[in-house]
Amino acid sequence: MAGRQPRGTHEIEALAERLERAQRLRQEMDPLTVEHADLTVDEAYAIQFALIMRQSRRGDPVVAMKAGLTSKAKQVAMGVDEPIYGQICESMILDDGETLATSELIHPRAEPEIAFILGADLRGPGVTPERVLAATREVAPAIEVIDSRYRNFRFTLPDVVADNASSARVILAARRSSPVGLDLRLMGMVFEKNGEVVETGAGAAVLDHPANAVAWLANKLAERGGFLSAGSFVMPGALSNAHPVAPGDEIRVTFDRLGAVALRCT
Ligand code: OOG
Ligand code: MG
Repeated sequence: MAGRQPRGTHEIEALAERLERAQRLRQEMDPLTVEHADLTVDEAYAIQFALIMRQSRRGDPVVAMKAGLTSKAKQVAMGVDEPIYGQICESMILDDGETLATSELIHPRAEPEIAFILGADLRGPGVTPERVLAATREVAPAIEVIDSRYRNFRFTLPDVVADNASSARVILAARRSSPVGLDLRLMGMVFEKNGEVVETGAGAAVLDHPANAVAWLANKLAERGGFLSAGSFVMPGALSNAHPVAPGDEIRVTFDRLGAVALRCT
């Protein structure tokens, strides 16, 4: 970038700490770009990695990776027109049947995803959707609960990257299915909130096929020397827009053939 040196470790750490603090205090903050209009996407990923490093040093390791903004619906809703990725730590995982304590979050929203559980490593560059499917042991209905640390859930691309792609909670259905013989592109989805259908969709909403999002993620991670590891799972991105959740709400996401996953909120 012309005109200035990339931000140094000290500043990257300070910005990560701000995000961490907003999360801990459940207090929304101004997007980083309000003060740092020239923040680059590269610097934003450095902030994300610093944030996650702080968490893992405290005993909360990364257990999964996610892609986000991989559907047109999400890109239009959030005003960001390219995919991003984020990291899922152990503390973010809810078991099937566990309730979501909304008081732990700022302004949570739930969104429907198809989780990929990997049986083999995926190491970019050059990962294709075919290789993704060959490496996928199982798929499962999933709900991601996102919770931007930014005021009114509004941000630019570098802001949301630094904020770990708004990651907050993830729930996978206990029931898993082999992807063999399934056409995930045509996989129908019904998203209900309190018994009312609020979104419908198909797997093709996610980059034309959710395996494309997993391939994109594997190839993108390779830029920083990362990869997707066997035994972990991947969230490829929401098929539809996310919906706010509050105490008393019940979210249910049902996929053709895969079954359903539900989340009760307190
Ligand atoms: C960013 C996270 C997007 C998805 O599945 O598209 C995401 C956001 O919407 O705040 O997780
Ligand atoms: Mg998501």
